[in-house]
Parts: sequence; C-alpha cells; structure tokens
Amino acid sequence: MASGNDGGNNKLQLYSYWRSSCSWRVRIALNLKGIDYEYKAVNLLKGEQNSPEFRKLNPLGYVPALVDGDFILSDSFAILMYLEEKYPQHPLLPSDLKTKAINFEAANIVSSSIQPLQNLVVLNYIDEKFGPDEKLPWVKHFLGKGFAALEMLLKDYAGKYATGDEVYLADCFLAPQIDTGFTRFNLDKSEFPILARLHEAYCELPAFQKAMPPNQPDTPSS
Ligand SMILES: N[C@@H](CCC(=O)N[C@@H](CS)C(=O)NCC(=O)O)C(=O)O
Repeated sequence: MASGNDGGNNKLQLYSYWRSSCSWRVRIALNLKGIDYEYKAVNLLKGEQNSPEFRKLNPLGYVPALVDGDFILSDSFAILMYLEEKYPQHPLLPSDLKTKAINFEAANIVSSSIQPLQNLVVLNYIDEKFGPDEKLPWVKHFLGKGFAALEMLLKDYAGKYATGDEVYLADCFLAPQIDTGFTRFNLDKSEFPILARLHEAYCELPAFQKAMPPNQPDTPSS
C-alpha cells in the first residue's frame, strides 16, 4: 500500500462523513490506488461542516476535504484529479479519448445534476419551507431524472463497469450515487437495469466495499 506521503510525515488526511456520497467517491479512489490515509470524521448531522475550523478547509462547508501536508483541497472531482496525477497507479482515466470523455460526462451528471439536489442543506431547506413530506418526492424526482439520463448514456458504453470492463472515474461517482438512490431513497431498480447491474458489480469489489458507509470509522453503531 502506498503511504500517501512524500517521504515526510504528511500522511494524507481525508475529512469525511460516513454516509456522504461525495466523500465515498474519494474513499473509493484512495482504495483503488492503495493509498493509506487518515480518516477525519466530520459529523454533518451535528453541523460540524459549518464550524469555523472546518470552513478554513472548505469555505462552502461541505465534505470531503483532503489535506496533503500544507495543501488543502476540497471538492471530490478536484481531489480525484489530484490523486490521479500524484498517484498514477490504477489509472482512473482511460487513454482512449472518447471513453475518457464519457467518464467525465457520467461523473459530472452525478456531481452536478444529481447529488447537489439531494444534499443535506437542500433537504433541510425544503423541510423548513415546504414541510418534511416534500423531501422524498423532491429527491425521487431529481434522482429519477438523473438516473434515466445515465441509463441512456451508458447503454452504449457499459461493460462489466460503466465504460467497459475496467473500473474508472465514472464508477467512483456512480457507485455511491446508485447505492444512495436504491437503498436510501428507494428508487425502483427495475426501472434502471444497467445501473442495477453496475450496483451489483461494485458490491463485489474490495476497494468499493471498504469505502461503503457501514465500514467507516464514524459509522454509528446502531
Ligand atoms: N461538489 C462537492 C459537493 C460536496 C457536498 O455536497 N458534500 C455534502 C455531502 S455529500 C455535504 O458536505 N453536505 C453538507 C450539507 O449539506 O450541509 C464535491 O463533489 O465534493
């Protein structure tokens, strides 16, 4: 396993929350690349993401944040690109131009057009303005729209994984999003057969299993 440092003692630190799908993407990439890291828990339900200390790492008040020595980086996409350049083992990007572009497209559908609409801060706002019963229909509407788009996109590219028979960037974004959609927000798997198949394939992979919410240091015991 790579040490996640430059020979000094700056082991990478990942600020994460067990159930955060954005943190989960980074945990998958770190595991795929075999990078050891220190897990720094940020309890989103207690509002720790809004503490002045954490806002120094990410002024938006979102996890994940990665600390590499005196370098701080937030936003999972930027973090994955940084890891990709710094730790080339297990490449997250294929060399084929079009396959690489599709990886960016699928990852960005998740990170720009699905996850932001289910974010805690958004659901809390809906709860406050429109009541708790409005949260689930809201999430299901936007997840369904995004999942339908992913199904259409991936039908021409998916193999065992999103863009063929190797795991790449798109898979790091899709695995947490699909799992969240099916298990937390109860989307109907039968409507999304490709995503359902990918979900099963991801659950078989140790790097993905280790990154799953039940297996984190801050996972609640009950
Ligand atoms: N684009 C950012 C989004 C980060 C984000 O939305 N993180 C969520 C958890 S998945 C969060 O920290 N939410 C806290 C909140 O809503 O208060 C990324 O990909 O890292």
